[in-house]
Amino acid sequence: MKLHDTPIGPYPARVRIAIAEKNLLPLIQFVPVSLRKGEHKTPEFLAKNYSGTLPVLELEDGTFIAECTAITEYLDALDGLPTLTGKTPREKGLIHMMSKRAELEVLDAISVYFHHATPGLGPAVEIYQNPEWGFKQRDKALRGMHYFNGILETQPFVATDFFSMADITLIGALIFADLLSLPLPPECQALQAWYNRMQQRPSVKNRITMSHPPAAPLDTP
Ligand SMILES: N[C@@H](CCC(=O)N[C@@H](CS)C(=O)NCC(=O)O)C(=O)O
Repeated sequence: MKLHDTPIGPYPARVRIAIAEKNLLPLIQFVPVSLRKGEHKTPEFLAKNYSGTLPVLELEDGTFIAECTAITEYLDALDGLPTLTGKTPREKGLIHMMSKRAELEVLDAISVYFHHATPGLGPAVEIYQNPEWGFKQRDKALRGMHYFNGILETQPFVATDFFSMADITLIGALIFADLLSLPLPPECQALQAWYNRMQQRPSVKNRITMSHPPAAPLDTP
């Protein structure tokens, strides 16, 4: 399989973490795509993913799967042993809900802030910016962090009592916050403690250097 991505991006990080957690690295060939050069907006790339975003998984039969959640669900099902997306109906429901919530309330909000209220990927790629909308989304992300802080005050992981796709999504969000030097609110101590713990996982620690061959130069986000 090929993973079209960029090593440092927060959304690609989600799939890279899933690949490492599932020990699937030997099956993956990484294909670097430069966001700053706008390679994700070319007709050739849009034919792979209509949304013009990374990552995209290309299967051996030529099928393209985009969207981190969809890619993670595919990878998790490959060995018939779902560990990241839940086994029971209850686990599946909770993990999907909390992952979606981490996307809606934190990760995607930070992404809008990045594209609208900062220089983003540069003038060649950011053809429309609305800073007011961007700052509103930053504030939404900060509110979302408080929400997840409350969750993590009472349980060790985001959705259930084990590490799951919902944790990966929130990790992606905090990686994005780090890249933009957007600090976690100081009162979000449970969230910070959880993130410190997550950063110790080899899948999170090694996500940038896991490419074969090592991907360079690094391309933000
Ligand atoms: N909903 C998508 C979002 C993917 C996404 O926004 N990826 C970033 C890479 S970190 C991207 O391609 N940004 C480029 C852009 O939006 O122009 C997913 O879950 O895969």
